[in-house]
Amino acid sequence: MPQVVILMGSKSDEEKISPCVDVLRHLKVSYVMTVCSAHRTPERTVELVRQYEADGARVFVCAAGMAAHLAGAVAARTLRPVIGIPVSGTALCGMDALFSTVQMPPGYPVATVALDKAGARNAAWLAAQILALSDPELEARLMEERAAMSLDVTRSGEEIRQKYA
Ligand code: RP5
Repeated sequence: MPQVVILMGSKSDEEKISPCVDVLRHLKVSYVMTVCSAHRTPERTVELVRQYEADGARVFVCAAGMAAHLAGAVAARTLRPVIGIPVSGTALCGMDALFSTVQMPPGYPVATVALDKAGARNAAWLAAQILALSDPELEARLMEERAAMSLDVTRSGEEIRQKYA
């Protein structure tokens, strides 16, 4: 039973969104990832939300480019948290997707992360943090990861300091 459902608007989004899966796997969070489009497959979008909610999904992650309505369309149909990843690759360089994803009307929030791969990674981290509210083991893993990142920065700092001494 996937805890996190990742939906992307097109197969063409795959390369930019797959880092979300890398992070979720690393954190041992169960997920499913598939394609559905708010515009091209509106009924499938509604059906997937209904189906995965019934299966116990806790968080939805939605990625789309251009007039990116997928996250909003999902948020309209669930009370579970929705995280939106705007996807670039258009003449507007993703500003279109960013504004479409972030500018939701009151009552229907989409927690919008950065564009493309950076956003995909943070969508996974944010989903994990939401799940960690009711999962102390996951919370402990997240704390370990933060400690490791902190150590990395300290080590890099020492390397750079020595290199330019
Ligand atoms: C959006 O339109 C998709 O999320 C994708 O980023 C963009 C272009 O889709 P394709 O024409 O490549 O399928 O719905």
